[in-house]
Amino acid sequence: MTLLVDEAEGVLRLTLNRPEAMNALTSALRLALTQAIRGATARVIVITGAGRGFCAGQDLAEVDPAAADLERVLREEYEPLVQAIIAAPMPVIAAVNGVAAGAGANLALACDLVIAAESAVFIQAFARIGLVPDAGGSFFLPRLIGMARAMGAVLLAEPVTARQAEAWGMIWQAVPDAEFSGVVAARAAALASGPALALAEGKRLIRGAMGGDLAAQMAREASAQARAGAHPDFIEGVAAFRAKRKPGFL
Ligand code: T3D
Repeated sequence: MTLLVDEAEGVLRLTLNRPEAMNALTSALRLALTQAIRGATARVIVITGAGRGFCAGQDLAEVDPAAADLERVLREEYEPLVQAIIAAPMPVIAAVNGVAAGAGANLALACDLVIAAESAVFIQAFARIGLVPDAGGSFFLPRLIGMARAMGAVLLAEPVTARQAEAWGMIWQAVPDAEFSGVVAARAAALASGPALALAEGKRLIRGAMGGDLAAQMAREASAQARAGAHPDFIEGVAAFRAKRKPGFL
């Protein structure tokens, strides 16, 4: 099972379960996650990862960079996932247990509360393989941390530590690794016993106040990704990742 689903005491816990690939997202895993969020009736949802990573974004073993239709995948698979999180009436917590890269980082940023273990890092890894930010990252990042930091994160593709992310307002909280599970459980329990209607309305109001048009920005991401994905730099980026070497872009 690539998605572990567990519900207890009002908390639906969704665990990305491909630890051997840092929980990279396959098409099947995206669909399972989207369906689980859409069908949720719990008071709160927690999304986390198995093993030492949270999520390494798109599964690069699944992609054929010479033939991939990135625009379709973004429109038909990533956008529904992000929109399911936004539309869910209950709070969605990203419990970032380890590295969150590419669409994995932006999956976390789409959630309502992000709690990260201190050892976790967030990487807008896209440029490392010749791609542009997607999964809503180009919408959420500048709103969360401002233009200068969003630009640096995207162009430099360097890891942002959990502590730095907290200081920048990219996430709610970075907690020492030893306390991580306890803090996540306590936050989830507190939300699960909170006033469900008020929390749902509060979420809707804050989302509404962010301004901009997420769907339109995600459509721009999909077209930009189609252009980036059609360029030889993407083929080179994926080949370099697979061969564990530095890419040589054109
Ligand atoms: O449809 C589309 O393609 C468009 C959508 C794009 C959305 C995206 O998310 S694009 C960005 C994709 N993600 C990345 O580029 C990140 C790739 N991964 C990494 O940069 C690093 O693995 C990490 C920084 C996440 C972690 O580094 P590290 O050193 O802690 O671990 P590692 O050794 O690199 O990875 C451990 C294993 O996981 C390794 O496998 P192995 O060698 O032990 O058999 C590695 O290949 C595998 N893995 C990590 N990330 C992915 C992956 N396998 C498949 N896909 C991955 N994304």
